[in-house]
Amino acid sequence: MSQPESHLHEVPFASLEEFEDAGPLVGILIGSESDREGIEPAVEELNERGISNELRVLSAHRDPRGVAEYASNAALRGVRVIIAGAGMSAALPGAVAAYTELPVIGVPLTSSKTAAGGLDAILSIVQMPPGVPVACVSLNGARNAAILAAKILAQGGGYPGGASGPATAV
Ligand code: RP5
Repeated sequence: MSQPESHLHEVPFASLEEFEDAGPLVGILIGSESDREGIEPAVEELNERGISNELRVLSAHRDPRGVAEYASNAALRGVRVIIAGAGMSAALPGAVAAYTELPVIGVPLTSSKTAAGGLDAILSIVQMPPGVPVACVSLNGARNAAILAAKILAQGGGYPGGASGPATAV
């Protein structure tokens, strides 16, 4: 008798067993290559603090499935905070937050196509519906996003090499 065909391949996102390499503590996403310069201060700040991080270019509008996959798997990989920077109709931080329980920090970025000097991105990130929060730093506030991520990591566990070090039980 033939076995029923497996439908495991239809699972949309990866399973825990597929993650052989631990992810970094902070995942950084930007919506476009054109956002790279704007998010660079976050990478620099995290590197200076010795906080592991990765930078991925994933657009909420151009690659929504990629965003969903990254956000869905991030916690399983060990990521503990996600920073998401985008400009214009900056849906990326909110889209990420829709797929993860991890804290998401949005960074509104100016772009050459921005409206109202970046207010478009600010409102897109700030005006999340109830139940799906996204923290929002200032316009082009990538460094602040990294500092906030470090503060979050310092709660209840610290981070390797960080000032507070690993948490100890009391
Ligand atoms: C947003 O659209 C991106 O985050 C970027 O800030 C803006 C423009 O993207 P490109 O047209 O430069 O790729 O989604």
